[in-house]
Amino acid sequence: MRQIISLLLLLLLLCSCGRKEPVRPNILFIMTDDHGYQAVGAYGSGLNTTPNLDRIADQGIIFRNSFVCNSICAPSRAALLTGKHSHANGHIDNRARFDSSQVTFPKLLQQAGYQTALIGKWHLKSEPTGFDFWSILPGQGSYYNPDFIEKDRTYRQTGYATTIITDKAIGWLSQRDTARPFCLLVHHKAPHRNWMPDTADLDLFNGARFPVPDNFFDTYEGRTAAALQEMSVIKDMRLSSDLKITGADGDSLSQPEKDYIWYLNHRMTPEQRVAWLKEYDSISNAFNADPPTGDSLALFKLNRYLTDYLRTIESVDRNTGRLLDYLESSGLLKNTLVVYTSDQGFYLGEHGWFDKRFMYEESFRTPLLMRLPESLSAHGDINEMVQNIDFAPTFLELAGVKPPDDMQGVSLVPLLTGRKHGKWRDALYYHYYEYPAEHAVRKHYGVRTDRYKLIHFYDDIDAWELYDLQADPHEMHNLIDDPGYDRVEQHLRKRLAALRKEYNVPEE
Ligand code: SGN
Ligand code: CA
Repeated sequence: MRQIISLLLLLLLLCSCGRKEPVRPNILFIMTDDHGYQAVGAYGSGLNTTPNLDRIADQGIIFRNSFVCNSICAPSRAALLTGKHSHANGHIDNRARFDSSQVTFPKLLQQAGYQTALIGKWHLKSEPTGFDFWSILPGQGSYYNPDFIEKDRTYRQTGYATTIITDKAIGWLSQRDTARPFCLLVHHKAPHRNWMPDTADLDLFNGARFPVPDNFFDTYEGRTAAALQEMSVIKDMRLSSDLKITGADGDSLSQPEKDYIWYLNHRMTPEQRVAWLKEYDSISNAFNADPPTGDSLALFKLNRYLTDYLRTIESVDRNTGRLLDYLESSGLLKNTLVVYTSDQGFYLGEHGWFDKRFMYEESFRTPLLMRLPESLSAHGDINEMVQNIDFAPTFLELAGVKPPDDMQGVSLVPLLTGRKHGKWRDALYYHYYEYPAEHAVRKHYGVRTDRYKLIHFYDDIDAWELYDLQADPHEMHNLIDDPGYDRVEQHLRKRLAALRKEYNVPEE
């Protein structure tokens, strides 16, 4: 009898050894800061080329309708980690401190046996949790010779932020435990304001004249909050620190950390400073010899802004190529989900603006490209509306972990399989809270369907806006008082109320 039992036990053991464990994919999540889809080749950019980002889309998928839930840095990052809207994760604006005792997807992946790491911008004030390794920039970080904070040390590293962050990512990948899957978050500083390019890219776009958006000289008729903002290229963009024109309006010396000249003199190495001044002295000299005024000044500023913005993206593209090459040469590409996205979109002169915050398309949208592991077969365009709260449940499902019931995002896995899926969400909820603050964008919330958008600006104003995105994709005509759209408005108000109820949004 004992012999029979031993034999049965042995058989059981052999069977379980032979059973194939589902292979859990690695996750490489690359997120930039303020990269508008208008400056990604795969989205049809008329401004620049991004061959390495496009590689992700060409070999994988491109989300045509990807959005954030609150278009500002730290809240976006909190939504990414928790899978929840801002009111639910508590991180409503950049001033908040992230409650790191919350459940986040890196913590759950870590518990499920993943190796987790975070490298680059963090911006959540509290110490990262849920990562085996983290190396973060303090606050906004520095483009040149950035400081890094790690668990046991803080140090400064000579070089350019985008390249250093990529070096660190490749370094971490090379020393990881190859027996376990990984989840690596690579969070770049670029292309955030004040758009400081790598010295290697200073000769790019020289003399280029970029196309001017049709609504660059927008007068904001019928749009109260849009008229009240302080993010205008013409009015609010600084000639000195933003556009690197010295000897024109000069930065305030009362804020030495922010002072551009101070930065050049104290942060850069002599070699970096020489390369920098070679480029920007000649631009400054030409400007000061014959300063443009009026519309010419406005267009000069737009052109100067885009030149540096796009130069910083060149480095992001090149370094993303390095990461893809590393995955390929180390045989990791076939079982790794590669994600490229930004913490939100950005205005590249549309409505006359830079910055983000508004629920209008350019900043509500964010680029989203994915290269899929072999187990998922979707390819090409994905048109469903997705939002940054969807990352957490997606990554968890791919890792075989059930997302907690209170996560508000939905897993994108059904869209990634390439098979037919059930009904998808028909509307998105958005809410921006940071006011009064820099750029003076009023608090607002709203709903977007595939065709329409309803926004309520509140606090020190009370203004509703309604757009028909099919007829007016650039959101120039507020239809809230147009009787022809009464039924649409009623439907959207109901949909908005239902979403606010579904997500448990407290009354303002
Ligand atoms: C800085 C920038 C702002 C920007 C915020 C938030 N000003 O304060 O233009 O909106 O960051 O950006 S600067 O003079 O310091 O460049 S976020 O991406 O972190 O939300
Ligand atoms: Ca940002």
